[in-house]
Amino acid sequence: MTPRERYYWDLTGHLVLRGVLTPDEVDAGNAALDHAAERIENGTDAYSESLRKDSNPKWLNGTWVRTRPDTPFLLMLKSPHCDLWRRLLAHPEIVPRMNAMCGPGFRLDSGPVYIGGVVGTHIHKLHGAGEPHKPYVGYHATSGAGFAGAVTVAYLLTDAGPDDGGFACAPGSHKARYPIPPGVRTTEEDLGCVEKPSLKAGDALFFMDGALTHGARPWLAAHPRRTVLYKYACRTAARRGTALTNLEPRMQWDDDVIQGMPAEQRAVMYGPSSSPQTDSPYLQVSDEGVVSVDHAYLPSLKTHSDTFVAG
Ligand SMILES: O=C(O)CCC(=O)C(=O)O
Repeated sequence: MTPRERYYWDLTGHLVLRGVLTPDEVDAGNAALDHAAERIENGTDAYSESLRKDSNPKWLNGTWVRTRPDTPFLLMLKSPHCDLWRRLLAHPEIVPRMNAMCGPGFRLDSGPVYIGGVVGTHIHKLHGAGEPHKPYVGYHATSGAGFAGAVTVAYLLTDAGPDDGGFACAPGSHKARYPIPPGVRTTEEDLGCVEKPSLKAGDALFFMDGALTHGARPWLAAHPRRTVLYKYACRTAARRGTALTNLEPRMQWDDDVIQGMPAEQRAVMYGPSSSPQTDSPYLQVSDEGVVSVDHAYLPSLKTHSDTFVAG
């Protein structure tokens, strides 16, 4: 990461790297997405069935526009269609920057997620910047080094010009101290603080996923939107992805350790995860000093509502 990139990243919370993918790689990525879309839509064999199940695809106006982030279905495509997505996990242009942004030992938390768009794909409301406060995806800089708990790298497979729509953010909002005003969330009255970076097929966009206020503008271009997001976390952060399936106490401890534990003790034996969702292991203490599990506790920790709206 050059000092200029580091300055820009620390200042704004995002960074664009031009032309990371070669034209051949852009073609290969698009071919893989076509292959997956075809199989998901029409395939009747077990392979197509598993892609359909794992990607949980959303369609709009006959076009595939989104997949579930938890399952890395693009890595499960048959070769050669998985080759590019696997190579991008540890791309030589990405690794040194991720080491600087997230710290050595960064890990893929979830994805790669596919986000498409056609005319009619509505806004993905802006979110992030500590609302609600999530220390594991926060950003701080100390002793001359910056540290983001979560960094997403988005690869562009089609152009996304300034008026096309797609990814938008409030640069600098990873250091914001006040709540996001409603007009900024929807970008309808954005105070001039929401920016839509101009991106070309082959570019890679890094953003502080969680720390930075970000989302997407409606897609307006005649050509489809196509972007693939790798959701990385620092070594010690757990956002979602496999963390959710490895959460249970039985995945963390031997049977004889947890056997017979009451719910309050089990509650502290869960693994790390940002949004446990099931059997929420949150503790409370009553005025009488009784510790109990409160499933409704810390509702603010629930992930932001799925603000993606398909028209
Ligand atoms: O590029 C986009 O559509 C925004 C993605 C986003 O908001 C997210 O991944 O949290």
